[in-house]
Amino acid sequence: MEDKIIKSYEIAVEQYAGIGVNVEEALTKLENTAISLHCWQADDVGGFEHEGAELGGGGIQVTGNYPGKARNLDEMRADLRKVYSMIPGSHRLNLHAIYGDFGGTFVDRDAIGIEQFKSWVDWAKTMNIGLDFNGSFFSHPKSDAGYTLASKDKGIRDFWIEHAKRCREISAFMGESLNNRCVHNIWIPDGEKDITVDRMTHRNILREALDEVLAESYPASHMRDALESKLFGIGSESFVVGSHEFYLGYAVANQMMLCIDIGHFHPTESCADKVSAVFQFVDELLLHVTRGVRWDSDHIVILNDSIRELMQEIVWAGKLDKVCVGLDFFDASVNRLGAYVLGTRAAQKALLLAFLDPITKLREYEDKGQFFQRLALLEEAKSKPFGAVYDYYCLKNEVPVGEHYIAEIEKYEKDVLSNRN
Ligand code: RNT
Ligand code: ZN
Repeated sequence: MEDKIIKSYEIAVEQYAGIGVNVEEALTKLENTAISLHCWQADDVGGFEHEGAELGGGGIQVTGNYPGKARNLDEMRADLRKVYSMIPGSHRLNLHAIYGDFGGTFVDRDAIGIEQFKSWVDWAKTMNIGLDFNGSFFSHPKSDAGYTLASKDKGIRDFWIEHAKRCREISAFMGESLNNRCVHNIWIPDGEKDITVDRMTHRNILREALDEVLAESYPASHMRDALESKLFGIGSESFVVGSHEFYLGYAVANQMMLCIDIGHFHPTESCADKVSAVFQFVDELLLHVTRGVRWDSDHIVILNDSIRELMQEIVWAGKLDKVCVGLDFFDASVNRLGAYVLGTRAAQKALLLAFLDPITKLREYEDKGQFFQRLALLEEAKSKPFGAVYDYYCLKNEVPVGEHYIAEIEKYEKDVLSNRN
């Protein structure tokens, strides 16, 4: 089998060379692009605050009850270890505040601290991965009324402000201890099901709350804050306080990172097109790569046009080193580890395709006004043997090649997951 993979790769290298593309360079770029895997696919966004915790509220939803979900830290870490072993390259882990090491005692969101995340840092060290972090503003009685940082109720608001401050401290601790900057992302579910007549007040409140949350500054090498906007959620169909305009404005005014979640825009809106626009005014982007099906459904990422075009735009804009690639999908209807491997590999393939584009030739055509030639070459690039290149990359990294990871997932399901009832 190895021989065939290498032979196919060599043919691919020649074919790409024919359109002016250096495959080795593309693979080096792929190797240098870490993807932040979201821990919450392993347990359906439940978290470990108490036994059997489940996602509740926040306008997001997980559907399905496929057996084998991770029920505690140890199971989650075992699952993630397995997942990383099936994805070529070295990557990161993105945690949520609800995934602390709470040791059987309830610690409320306004009381968490670095104590609950030390064991994650130790684990990350053994895995040699960087960590990213998120505050959890959902699945909590104090978010049930639909507002957190943008609440008119000072008690509620202060509770979440404290949570966010602590999350920043935890993020800085992670970044410092791992010597690897942690990206701290803020997404809040705040909004309304029906028409509100006081948008202005809520947005004023959110701006002021963020000012308070972000007052403390941390070394840039330890952490950086990102803001994630959204179009609507379940129960916030009519109004979302943290809209795209709101956070874009806030991020520009405060020199912050902007998070673009592919599922958080109108279905026909192109996230790819946003890249070169927002980079005029913000210096770094965080991505939540996901797949919306009819709505922000957080389906498993596949190699579709929206993801391909997004990666192309990032690479073509020369901004890859200013983009942190994170994933954000949660599907409980299939093997959850399979979902991770499939989704992460799809995101990598989109990156690889972007690296393999004959951009020099394409730009030459464009500059000369040769638009038929440009379209034809774009079209031809789609059917060049990039699969052979990705297979070779997997082989080189000693991870299952092609569909062979399916059997590994099946084996893990039989050996490990099926014992979780
Ligand atoms: C929700 C946002 C947010 C969450 C995670 C769990 O619509 O996409 O990023 O999915 O933080
Ligand atoms: Zn997201």
